[in-house]
Amino acid sequence: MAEKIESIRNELNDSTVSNQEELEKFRLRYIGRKNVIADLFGEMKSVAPEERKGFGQKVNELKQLAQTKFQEHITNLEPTDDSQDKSVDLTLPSASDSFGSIHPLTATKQRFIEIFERIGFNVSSGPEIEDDWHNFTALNFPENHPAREMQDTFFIEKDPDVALRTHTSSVQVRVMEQQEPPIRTLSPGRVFRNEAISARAHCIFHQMEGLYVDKGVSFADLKQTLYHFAREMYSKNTEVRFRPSYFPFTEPSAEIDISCQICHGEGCNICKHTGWVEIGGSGMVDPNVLKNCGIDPEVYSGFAFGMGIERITMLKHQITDLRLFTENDIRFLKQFSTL
Ligand code: 2NL
Repeated sequence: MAEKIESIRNELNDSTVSNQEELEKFRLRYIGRKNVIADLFGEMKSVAPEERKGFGQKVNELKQLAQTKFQEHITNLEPTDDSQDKSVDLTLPSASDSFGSIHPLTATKQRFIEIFERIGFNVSSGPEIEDDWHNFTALNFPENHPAREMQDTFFIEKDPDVALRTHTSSVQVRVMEQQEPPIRTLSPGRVFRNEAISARAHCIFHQMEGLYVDKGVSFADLKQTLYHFAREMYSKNTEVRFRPSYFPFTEPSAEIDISCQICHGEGCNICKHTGWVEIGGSGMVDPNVLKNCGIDPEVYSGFAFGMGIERITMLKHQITDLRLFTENDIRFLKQFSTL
């Protein structure tokens, strides 16, 4: 009997448990309802009466040892808790994630829309693949105009009536065909010209056109609207000047210049020492264009303008190479992050 106690004590002392299954086996053998230690109590009656007390004590010690070992095994099996691990400082801020940013051309477009929405303009869009009518004919382009040539415009070889739009005026033609004046609309979008890529030109660029048609719209409205725009988009003291020009779709026509944002009129490299930089073209909508779009030029008049979103952005941020907009170099893009 003494050997049996000794043997169970050794078993307990040598026991190891490496998973839940082994823990359960341990429990069943030494602690459960019909365990090997309880069996020893059952054998009490076969022990000589004078040894019973000592025997009982030994078995009780064994029972105690089984409990202690069981708790030890449970503790050893528990997963390690990170909060107890002093090598991890939970009060440190997390590794920061990097955020993307609005593309500078998108930011300019959004600011443009913001400025014009406040004076009653909406935003219109139309197809990038156009027909001859909406891109040229309705806009009063003569039959032999150079823009209608293959080297300037992307045409589909098999069908000269299909071209990539060269300006978003085509969108405004669609608006005038579908809506009654008053019309106050902005048409932002991609336009396409058959040009070699350089620091100053790209075959794809972005345009913002504006159109206002109503009774009694005058050149004074054109001037004041663009003056307001220039002071909102650039600085509060920006000056604006209009130079006579020519476009097939406007009469009269004018180039829009703003005072140089770098030298403020003193003369520098950006403005080629003139103090002025060109931001786009404008004019009163030609009566032929209104007629082509179903609007009576005897009743209504309008002004329109067109600007390159790339150019407006370059002047705003002193960007000197157009290619930066399409290279997706984050060293460039993240400089416009507002986060
Ligand atoms: C430029 C010049 C211009 C317009 C665009 C326009 C549109 C209609 C009728 C008349 Cl539907 N005109 N747009 C007018 C004058 C100039 O753009 O330099 N763009 C980058």
